[in-house]
Amino acid sequence: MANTYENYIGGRWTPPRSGKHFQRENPANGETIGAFPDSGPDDVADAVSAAAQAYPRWRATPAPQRAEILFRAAEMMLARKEELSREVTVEMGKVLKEARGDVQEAIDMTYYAAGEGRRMFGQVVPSELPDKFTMAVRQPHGIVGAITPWNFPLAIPCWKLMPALIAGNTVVFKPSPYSPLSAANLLRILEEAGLPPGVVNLLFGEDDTGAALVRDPRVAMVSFTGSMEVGREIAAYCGANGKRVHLEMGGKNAIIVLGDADIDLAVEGAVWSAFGTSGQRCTAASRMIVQEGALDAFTEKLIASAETLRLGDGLDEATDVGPLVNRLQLEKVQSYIEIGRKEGAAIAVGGARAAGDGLDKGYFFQPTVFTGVRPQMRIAQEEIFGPVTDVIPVSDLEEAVSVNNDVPYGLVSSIYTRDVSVAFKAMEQITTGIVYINAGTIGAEIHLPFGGTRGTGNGHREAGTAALDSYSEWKSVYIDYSGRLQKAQIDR
Ligand code: UN1
Repeated sequence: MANTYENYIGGRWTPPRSGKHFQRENPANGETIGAFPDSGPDDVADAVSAAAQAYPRWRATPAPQRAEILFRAAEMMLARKEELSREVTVEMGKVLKEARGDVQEAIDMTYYAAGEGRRMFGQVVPSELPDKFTMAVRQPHGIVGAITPWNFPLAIPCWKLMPALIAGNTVVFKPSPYSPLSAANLLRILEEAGLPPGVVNLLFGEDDTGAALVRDPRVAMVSFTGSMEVGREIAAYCGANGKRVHLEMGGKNAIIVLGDADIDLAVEGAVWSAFGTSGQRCTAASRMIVQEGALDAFTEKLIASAETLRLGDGLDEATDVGPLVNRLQLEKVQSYIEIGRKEGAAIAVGGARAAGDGLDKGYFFQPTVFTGVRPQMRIAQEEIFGPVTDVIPVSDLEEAVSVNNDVPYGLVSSIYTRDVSVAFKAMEQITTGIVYINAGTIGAEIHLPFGGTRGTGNGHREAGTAALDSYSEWKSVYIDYSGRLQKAQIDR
């Protein structure tokens, strides 16, 4: 009998009002991992009420004290890293070494945000008037609705929750129904770390649960990571209703390989970036933009490396590539194989669901490389979110940069070249939010801003101190100790 999990509302594990739960299975083998609440609008209202009740006290708690709880939570995640990592693998399929990275990223973010409890620098500037003191301090928004995806079950929730909490917000957290275990694990840790009831509330559910959360008028800010389609709906609603909103909506990231590049290094970066997490990362490299001089060698080696990757259960340390998260994702990837074929691209390797060796029990898809891809094909413009990458030939840097930039997304780019001047030129001309030189497209560190331009986002950033800008607002304060009426702009 699988475990049944409940929502966490106002500091209590609470069944959904409907009493209904949905089952979730391990995508590698179909085994049931648990039953999770199918929450409705009533549960959302309860969770938001709990967050509203907890808010005044949490806001008034000094940030260094809020930080102590976060530090304890980080310590606990570190102590439990291995079991947390295994549950990440079991619920969404990524291989164990990547799951450990996911958990480490959550730990790093939690320590980092906790550290902000004693910094969270404001601004002190000279007033234009005598005997007057001027400064700007951060203040929280209120209740934050955090809606997270399944591809980073622990890291992305921590990217959102930790800066939101350190800034003094309370949170209603709605994880993807495909990564519920890690969400429950995180809440258990926060509870044990001493987070007061109601400061974070966890609701399991599907899209309609998320929609109810966005629509609750008491939710001041929504932070969403997921598809562009859903993100834009959320943005439209928040825009029309005067809510703060932070969006992160994927990528169509490219690796540019120039003629002078270290080809072996580039291939290694390409394989890791295209097929790591089975390509289910916002930061995955789904385009290889290759200059003609490097084209044959790079493509040949990329194909050869893709062929050697071992598919299997992520819990097996020998596995390179785990399953896709669910049937829907598998079907989406399959549909893009058809689209690419019809568009005239060639499948150099992969292109089908993997079978044999027990792989039929899971949603495994072969690492796939399309060659002969033109920049405007749908497979080169749309996010596939699977182990599929394109090779697009170009003749020079200028063309490479223009192909790189000409997509609806703007998250990550990478360029391989040995010429430092070319690297700087590319860095300047590339218009994504993240750029790598001589490294793949994945590997963002938590103390730098994370996010992208164009359809990837709405200008906000996660991680680093930039996250504080998303989860707080500035309050400018003027203290006049002159004892007389002083008028800015007019007195001088
Ligand atoms: C994501 O793909 O949604 O750089 C986040 C990386 C990770 C974060 C990815 N540190 O790939």
